[in-house]
Amino acid sequence: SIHRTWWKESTVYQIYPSSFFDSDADGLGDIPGIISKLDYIAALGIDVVWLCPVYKSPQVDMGYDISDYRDIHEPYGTLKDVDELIKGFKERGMKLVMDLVVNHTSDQHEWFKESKKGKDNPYRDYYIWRKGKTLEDGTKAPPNNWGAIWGGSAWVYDEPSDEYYLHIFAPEQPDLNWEHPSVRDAVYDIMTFWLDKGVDGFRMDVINFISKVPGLPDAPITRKDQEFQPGNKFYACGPRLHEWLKEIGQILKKYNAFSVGEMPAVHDPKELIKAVGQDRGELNMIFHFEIVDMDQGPRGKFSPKEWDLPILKTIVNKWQRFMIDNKGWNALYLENHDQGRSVSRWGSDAPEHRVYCAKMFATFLALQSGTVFVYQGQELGMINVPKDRDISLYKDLETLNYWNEIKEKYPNDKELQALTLSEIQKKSRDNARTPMQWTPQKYAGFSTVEPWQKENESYAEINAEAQVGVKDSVFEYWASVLRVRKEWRDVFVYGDFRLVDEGGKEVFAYVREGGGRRALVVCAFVGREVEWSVPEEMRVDAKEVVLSNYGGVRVEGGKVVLRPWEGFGLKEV
Ligand code: TEU
Repeated sequence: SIHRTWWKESTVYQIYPSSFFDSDADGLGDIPGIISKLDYIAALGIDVVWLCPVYKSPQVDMGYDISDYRDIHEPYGTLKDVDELIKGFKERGMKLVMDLVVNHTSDQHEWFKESKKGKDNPYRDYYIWRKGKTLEDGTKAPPNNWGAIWGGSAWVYDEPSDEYYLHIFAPEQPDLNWEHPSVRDAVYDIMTFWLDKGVDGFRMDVINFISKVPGLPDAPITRKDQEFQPGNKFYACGPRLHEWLKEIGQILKKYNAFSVGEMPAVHDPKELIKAVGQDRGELNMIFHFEIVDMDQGPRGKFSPKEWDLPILKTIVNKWQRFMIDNKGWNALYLENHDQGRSVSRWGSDAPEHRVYCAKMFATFLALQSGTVFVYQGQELGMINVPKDRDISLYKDLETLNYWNEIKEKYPNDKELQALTLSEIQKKSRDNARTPMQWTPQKYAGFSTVEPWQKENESYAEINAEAQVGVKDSVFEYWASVLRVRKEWRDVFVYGDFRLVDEGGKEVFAYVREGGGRRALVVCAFVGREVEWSVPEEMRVDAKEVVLSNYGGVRVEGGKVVLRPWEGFGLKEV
């Protein structure tokens, strides 16, 4: 029997607060800015909003370094503003989900300041401190060979105590020691604090990193070009992860709260389903990274890797089938605040293609089985920054660390440098962090002063004002896809999924089937016309076009002629 529930039927909209809307002319988005745009979000047909971190933070990593979990970063607003925001959502029948970043804190958090004071401090064990190694020649080395995700060792030496602390991300983001019961209690208290305030759930940042293999063993050498090695084998999906997710699950259950866990570095569905299986009592769903890692080469995010459509088909089919067959649930996404824009990265942002392409991706993504996530601007078909944007305009620390490392290590390799810059333009997190494009006015209508991050030059054409309520716009198309998904929930939310034409390099097609009805979704991943044979089983008489980015489908007999980046859905009536 099918397990029906509200969070499966929901569509989630992700807001990046610094870049959404600036209400007080300081160049930075803020919570009152979000409040002023609630009707816009409602018009898209959104049920749940995931708000990226707005907590007090030194902003070394755009708020993913929290110094106080119960207060708000001043330029974003106040706790009162959050109350207003919650009220605004409730009035419109929407829910608010906060970002919970509890694998690590900021080094400016009180806990860490105390912890750093010395071995006898009651907060010492809130973090992961270890003695260093002494090498044969007498030199000191960190406790193990793990590299931090953004370069360098994962350990920082603390002279006074002669110990090192662990940080999987930036040095200013020390990892919490979840083995310590007080840490878990403190985290659970924070969750309860926000849930009591009326927040409806959490997106949990790198939640599969919280349990580390005891002993923190050296990682195998997989990156010969680096001094430090990826330690994910020992910190991703560690031994006590599910014990702790069950504790988290208890709290979530009490409030009937929404939960999505971010789970990078592991692509094994058998491992990840443990967190989301229907009877596990852990999370509702997780973000896997297999699609966004698909074009990532051996030297990390900004090294290239060729991909083709059969690769994407294999990944999508694997997760669709696995979750359906094993009573899990998928979180569907192509974009978020850490990724390039899908149209530019995997499609085409050429002027003649980008609108079709954005709509095709909406069709492709949102009619699969799972809860749909739309990242701000995706509903407008926003694109990456221009190819000639100077590297000095990039702000993201992941991007800049990588670029600086390349320049330092390979100062004379101009070819590698050029390649890196072009990969940065494709995948840098900054692509997602340029201001929301509201109007064709200066600064994209995001602010009346110069934004903290330069706006994307495309705003004159791509903006909300030009699209909301406008027939055939990307925005209205997205709204119709989300509507159809709900109207036909037996098929599109709860139905089965079957990939069609596994090997084809140009067309991605699948069948959804539920409640005695079927639908066929066909998407061309190519910028020219292609002919495609409709599978025998779908050649029924009465078909209805439910969605089509060209406003009509050219099917004749068993054949369809697809135009560049065409996407459509047909259902049996
Ligand atoms: O990202 C987790 C993560 O693994 C990142 O390395 C991500 O894969 C990378 O940024 C992709 O470019 C989460 C947050 O989403 C990210 O914004 C934070 O910076 C990070 O955790 C640390 O909290």
